[in-house]
Amino acid sequence: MADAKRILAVSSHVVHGYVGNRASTLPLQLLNWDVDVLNTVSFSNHTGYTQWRGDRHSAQHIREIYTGLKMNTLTDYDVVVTGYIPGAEAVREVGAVVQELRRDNAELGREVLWILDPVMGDEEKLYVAPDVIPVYESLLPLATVITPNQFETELLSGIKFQSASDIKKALCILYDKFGTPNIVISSAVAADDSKKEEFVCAGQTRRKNGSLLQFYLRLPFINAYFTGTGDLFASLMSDRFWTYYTAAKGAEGDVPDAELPLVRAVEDVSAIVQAVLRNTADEVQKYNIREDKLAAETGVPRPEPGTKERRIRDMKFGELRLIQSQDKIRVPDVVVKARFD
Ligand code: PLP
Ligand code: PXL
Repeated sequence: MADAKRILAVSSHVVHGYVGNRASTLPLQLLNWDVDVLNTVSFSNHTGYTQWRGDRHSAQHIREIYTGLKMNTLTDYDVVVTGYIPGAEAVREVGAVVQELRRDNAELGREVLWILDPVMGDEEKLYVAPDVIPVYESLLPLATVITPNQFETELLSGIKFQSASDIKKALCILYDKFGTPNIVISSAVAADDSKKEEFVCAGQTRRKNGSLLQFYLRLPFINAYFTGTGDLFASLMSDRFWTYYTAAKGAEGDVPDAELPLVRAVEDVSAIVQAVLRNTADEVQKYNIREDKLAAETGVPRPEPGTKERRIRDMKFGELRLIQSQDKIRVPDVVVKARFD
């Protein structure tokens, strides 16, 4: 087997469940990456449970860990992927670390790709400190690929998604403001979209000649809310984008639009994420049937939706089924292809 590729994953650690680095590590390992895991927080569980214990790591802690890696010349990465970093100081430090390790590698003729997931919130809610926003704005121009979700795109572009054309407009604005060559909006629903059974994953990439290409995929909507989906998406993008980018780098001449690294990567990644979510949703459905049956048998009703007790159980049984989706992670079944109209 070929030597493993090396990636530095900077995101959260949770003891229970699969978000942040806990959602990234196994998929990347299954895809033959040596994953170096730099944790930005160490929590008992993700914050969607509404109660958790643990610590955020300081900017100084992040710098210390990086210094240790550097002392031992362990920073020869192919890719860095950054995600959940809840404080402005820490985001700034991660930015400085990535720039430093890129400089060090460039001196040795090595390019380090940066997949930056500007994790700030979801579903209309900011879950990091507001002063994180301007720090991300200063870092987005440096990234190879950024993967904001709808909420983050609206926040960064100032555009609220009313119609499908707003998604395209937002991609243009993000490029005008930040100049990032590859942008992926991991999921978006336009307010006027009557077909609620579908959502859009949209991207924009810069061709070799400098012109921009926009594309999108229409994917079946899985009616459930899962945490960690964005983290899984960004880590899989790291694998797929690096793979297609590296293959295309040596190629001469123009690459056909449908074969551009970002387009191919988004097709593969969407297929994998969809498979994981389908497996998870199936298990959640079984859990609901089980709980309803138990309630009927015992006469003890289930806690009402919206109560803390119910939420905690729903979160527990809604954790991503990564281990159960290994085959689909290794070999995606791509059925939805990108469209360019
Ligand atoms: N990508 C795919 C293919 C999805 O199916 C979903 C959610 O349904 C997402 C991404 C969600 O991404 P995010 O959590 O960044 O909004
Ligand atoms: O998926 C984002 C995320 C990552 N890490 C932690 C979280 C969340 C979202 O709630 O709580 C610890």
